Amino acid sequence: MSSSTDRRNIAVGPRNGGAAVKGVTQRVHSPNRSRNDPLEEDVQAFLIDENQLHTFDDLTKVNPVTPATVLKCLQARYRLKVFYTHAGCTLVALNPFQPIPDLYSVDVMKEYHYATQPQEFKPHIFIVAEEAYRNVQGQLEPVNQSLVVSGESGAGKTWTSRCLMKYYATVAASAQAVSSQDAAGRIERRVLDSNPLMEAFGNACTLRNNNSSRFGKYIQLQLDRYQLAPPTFQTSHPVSGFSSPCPTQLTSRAQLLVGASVQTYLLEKTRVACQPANERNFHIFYQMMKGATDEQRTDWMMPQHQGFVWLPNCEKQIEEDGFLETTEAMAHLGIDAERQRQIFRILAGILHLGNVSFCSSTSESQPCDLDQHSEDFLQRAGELLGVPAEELCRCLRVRTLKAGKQNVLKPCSRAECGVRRDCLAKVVYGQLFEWLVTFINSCICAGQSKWRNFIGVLDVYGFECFQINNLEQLCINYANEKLQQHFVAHYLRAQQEEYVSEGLEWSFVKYQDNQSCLDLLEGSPISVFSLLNEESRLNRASDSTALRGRLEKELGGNDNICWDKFSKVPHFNVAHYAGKVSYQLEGMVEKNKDPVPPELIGLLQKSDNLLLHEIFSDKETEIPNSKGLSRVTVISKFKNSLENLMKLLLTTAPHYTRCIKPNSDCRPLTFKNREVILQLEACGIVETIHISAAGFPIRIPLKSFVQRYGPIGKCSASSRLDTDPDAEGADVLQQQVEKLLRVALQHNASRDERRSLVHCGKTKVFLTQPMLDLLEDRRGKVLSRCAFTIQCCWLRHQ
Ligand code: AOV
Ligand code: MG
Repeated sequence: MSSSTDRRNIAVGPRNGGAAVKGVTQRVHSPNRSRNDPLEEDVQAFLIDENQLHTFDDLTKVNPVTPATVLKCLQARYRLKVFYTHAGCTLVALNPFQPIPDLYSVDVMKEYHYATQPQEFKPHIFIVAEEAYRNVQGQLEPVNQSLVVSGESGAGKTWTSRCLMKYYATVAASAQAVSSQDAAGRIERRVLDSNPLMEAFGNACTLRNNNSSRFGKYIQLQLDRYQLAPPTFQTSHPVSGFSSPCPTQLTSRAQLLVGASVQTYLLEKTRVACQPANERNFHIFYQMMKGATDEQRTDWMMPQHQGFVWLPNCEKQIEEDGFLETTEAMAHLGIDAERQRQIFRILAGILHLGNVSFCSSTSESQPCDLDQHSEDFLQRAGELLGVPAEELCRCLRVRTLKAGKQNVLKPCSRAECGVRRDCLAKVVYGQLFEWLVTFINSCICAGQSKWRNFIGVLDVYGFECFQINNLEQLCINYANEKLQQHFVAHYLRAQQEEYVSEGLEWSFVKYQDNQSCLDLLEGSPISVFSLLNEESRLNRASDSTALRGRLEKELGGNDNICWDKFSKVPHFNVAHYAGKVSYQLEGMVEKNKDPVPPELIGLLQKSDNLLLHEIFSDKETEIPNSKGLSRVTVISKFKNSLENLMKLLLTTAPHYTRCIKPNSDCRPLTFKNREVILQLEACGIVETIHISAAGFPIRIPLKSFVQRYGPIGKCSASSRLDTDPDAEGADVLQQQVEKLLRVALQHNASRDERRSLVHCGKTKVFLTQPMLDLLEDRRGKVLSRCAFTIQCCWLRHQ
């Protein structure tokens, strides 16, 4: 893959003389180093004691920074059960694959939340959470925050997102909740309850993760400033467990969680009717089978040992104890018993439908017969879905075509009948999932006027590469490419470009840019997506061999795509930033079309299951004519929704967490060097460390800087700042900043020391965290001295 990726602007950028920068050496990019096998690098060349490796809380302090040193450091920490490590602007989270007692307890949350400087504590996901929480309150100005959690499938993104949500549900618990003993109705409880519910319907056991998210989600936690005096209470908080008022509730700047909204991305609904070998259907079906009462089983027409074709690998016993949790979450969110019954009858109907199969027809003019034993299942499916079984049977076996203004009926082949059955299951499940998300939003979302800022938590499906990959993996991996590009553009590229445009001396750190892969997938005018969409909009059966030929002809020049010469299976290989994936073309176009026969929609609209009726009542039932194929494809919809997500992310301040899967077998506390290094290289961790180590993560506009730290200057007779920053031009502001910095550093910092801490650019001041801490400290002291003086004057006048 590296041969095909864009390597830019060579040369490492240490030039500010800071302690962290000294570790940045040319060695990481040295031609002598084997890029293909960084493990073979001579780790003996460390300038640090190997026994001390585990002590590096921040990888920017490792010297030298190379893939091998970073790897050794993470490994040493993992051995000691230290799972979090900073890598400059990013937090690296290693998956322990076993619960770690007390790592995420309310007491630990409190420690990080109460801390004056949480950054000085041991690295933890709560540092990231707290940093975003403090930033949203805005030391300078409030700004929405995004917590972007990435990593391959099974690396720990969903786990991390849950931890983040629990953190905010605890530290930003609303005052209203504090005064009530009834936890169930509280907003933070409802926000947390949305997790098990969505996971029950949207997660499944795959070959890479027993609880794999089969949809992406961005949850916006809506915050508002605390307005009223906090109530006093003695008992412990019903959700957070705090036994005294939450610290944030005592400060005027506290932000409280007042609501949330969830945006979901492309559920892999094909799984409902077709589970890849050794994988399972969505958790909810197994939960139902294991957790149902006898009464429910009777209602769902499911005898105890009934087997279902669409429920493979029942013996695996994974994530299926959650039925009670799921139904409780439903109840807390306001899904009453009758609605729950409608939902479960729909799901049971889908399972029965899966046991319906067809025989080949004796003649083309005759519809296929039902297979032996299928009659009963069809009857039950019809009853559970609330539609007449005969009509269901007809819709599955006979197609309606439009010939001019006339509708013509045409019997389906056996294969077509199977496709229609699967299609029915997919559309019902997919729409049920959408209804559920809309319902969740309706009960957790605060009105527009009730919140001012948000912290967004992004958890999408991780990068996947199976033996057989199709449209699902193409979309999942495309989403991961988009996220990686956000990181590249926002951090690796933009940070460095800004240094240059602001007039700072800077030599570019080269990095791996995945833009060329994105161009291949989604670029214009011709890309993999445009060709697949074009094919999907033609009213003909797709020919995957011909499509392969077209891809090769149109895109063969792109370094990120190739083909296995001797393979007879129509396919294409893509060099993703995280590795090469081979996609099979067979069935891809059909999946992209995702057609739903209108007769099936019409049937569901007549359902006497009230929920099903409601879900489908406004759906299109018009039979399209031969030219009327929809222009909307799975890819075009997904691409659109991701573009909107990227636009939203750009309006927020991002915080990155990289989850790393230490071994692909999901074995507890097992660290496999080669697997880890590939993930570290793919996400550009070494480049990130270099840029972070040599960079200035905090940027403050000149005017804001003078406004905030002006008091420091005013306390000093020698450096009085008498001008109004609002009225000043950039030159004057720069002079004021220089003066302020001299006072703050008390004139005794050497030039090199100062350059390692702070730079005054053309429009912004660039700072390191220690410099910001120092300024805040000086400002705090000056202000308290002023307050004391005012108080004395006031007392004297009494
Ligand atoms: P993912 O979200 O990144 O994969 P998960 O968050 O589902 O991965 O994590 C996979 C499994 O790893 C979880 O079910 C836990 O058993 C375990 N795990 C992860 N993080 C921790 C932790 N911090 N402590 C203990 N166990 C952990 V995917 O959804 O497949 O991309 O599509
Ligand atoms: Mg997940």
